[in-house]
Amino acid sequence: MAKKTKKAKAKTKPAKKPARKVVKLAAKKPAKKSAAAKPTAPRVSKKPFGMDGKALDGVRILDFTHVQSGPTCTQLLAWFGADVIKVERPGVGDITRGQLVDVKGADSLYFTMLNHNKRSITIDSKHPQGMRVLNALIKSCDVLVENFAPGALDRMGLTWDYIHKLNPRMIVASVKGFGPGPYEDCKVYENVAQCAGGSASTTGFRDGPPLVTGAQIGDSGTGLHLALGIVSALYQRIRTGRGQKVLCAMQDGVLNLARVKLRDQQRLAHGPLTEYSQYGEGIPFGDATPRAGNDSGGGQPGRILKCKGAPEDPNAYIYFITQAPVWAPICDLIGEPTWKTDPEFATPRARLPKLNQIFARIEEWTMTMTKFEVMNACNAVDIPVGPILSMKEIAEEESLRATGTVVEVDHPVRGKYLSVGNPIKMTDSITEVERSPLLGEHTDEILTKVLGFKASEVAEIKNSGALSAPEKKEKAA
Ligand code: CAO
Repeated sequence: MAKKTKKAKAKTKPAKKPARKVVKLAAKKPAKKSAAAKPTAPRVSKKPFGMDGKALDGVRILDFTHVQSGPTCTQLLAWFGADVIKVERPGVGDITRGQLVDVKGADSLYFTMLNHNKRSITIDSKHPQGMRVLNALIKSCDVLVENFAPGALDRMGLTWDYIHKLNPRMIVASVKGFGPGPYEDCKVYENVAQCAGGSASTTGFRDGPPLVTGAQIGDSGTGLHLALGIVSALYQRIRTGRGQKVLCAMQDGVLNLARVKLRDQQRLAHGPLTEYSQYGEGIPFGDATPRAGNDSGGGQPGRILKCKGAPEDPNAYIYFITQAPVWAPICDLIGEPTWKTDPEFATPRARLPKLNQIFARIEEWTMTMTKFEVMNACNAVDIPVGPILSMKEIAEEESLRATGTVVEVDHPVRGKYLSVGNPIKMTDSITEVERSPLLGEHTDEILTKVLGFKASEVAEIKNSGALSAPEKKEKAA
């Protein structure tokens, strides 16, 4: 694998950079008569943990992704050591480079925060010379990841049959809005997926409209699912030697994350959902899982309660869970010790119809303290609570900086910015967050060092206009 050009790196990194060992994944012979035999185990490394390369060293990704869902996936793979080559349309690139721009002339945070540790090459995939470069990439990569609109990859000529013939080991991984069915041809963005995947109908308050959430469960959630599919396909390929198609539909990804709501849908057939506030309020249930406001998602009743400063401070709130095993300490803390033994309050079942009264009393207590004071008082006696942290508080949180979950990255055009690092921590594959590439920054390097094109061939491809923006193309013609 070709060496990457030096890029700015985030502050949190291991003391010593581990060697970037290049190990192309080779097909291993399956053990005789056993299709499910495990690959031969290598010797146990004697190097210190974190000093023997990265989990996906040697894996090369042809990254045809754009916007959020696909880039989330390939960024994760890059953080685990894969060499991710992002193919972008000449002159334009990933559309998010120019969306929600905060610093004039610089790639947007939308782009920079989703494309760390990647290399960028510009290719017009609809140009014959562009296709020549893509063919070479297909032959030298392990995985092609894309999240174009349905049919777009085929329209480029990159059908599964074409790719599989050129490189039978290639894994072709796609995000689409919907799986096969009536909506398979639809274009889909985050909130469409949240609505179609069942999340919006179950989010918000019963007497209000459906709500979408701020967490990008449609885009980033599906990207995460796809990454797992790709890694599994790579593992299976060690045994089978061949690639396969991996598909994650955003509707499916959202539904997977909302599975507890499909659980509740089925429970409805057997009676009311007793942990929902509307049960205690005597409001009958309909035929579908209702919106539950801030009720706890599980069997432990919980609510968001005001703390000192609310509602003027929009985040002076805490999530308070009345977990049954800590009912006694809750009663002591809030000054209601008789509730420990009073049959009207002593058992979870007795409390269910009185949740409004109970949480109103707890809130009287939480309002006397800041959310952090409540957190300390509750944690001291094992009561699970969650302060509502603003993005400002998260950005300033020292412990998140220390673990590399929030990282400061330097960029040659925009300067320093904050990003979210790899949330998955591994002891033997340490993530170093590198800045996102400029548009086409690595075009020459990839053509020569990865694909082995000679200088004359590079000149021929470049002169054809296949790698440049339309106006340059016209000049070249
Ligand atoms: N060279 C030449 N053409 C290129 C190119 C390149 N390097 N890269 C992309 N294109 C072309 C595609 O071939 C396609 O052309 P055709 O429609 O003529 O075949 C065209 O660019 C547009 O691609 P698109 O339809 O994927 O892009 P869009 O902006 O119209 O739609 C989106 C965006 C996200 C709605 C759509 O891609 C989609 O539904 N993707 C699947 C679901 C998904 O991932 N959604 C999450 C997005 S994040 O919120």
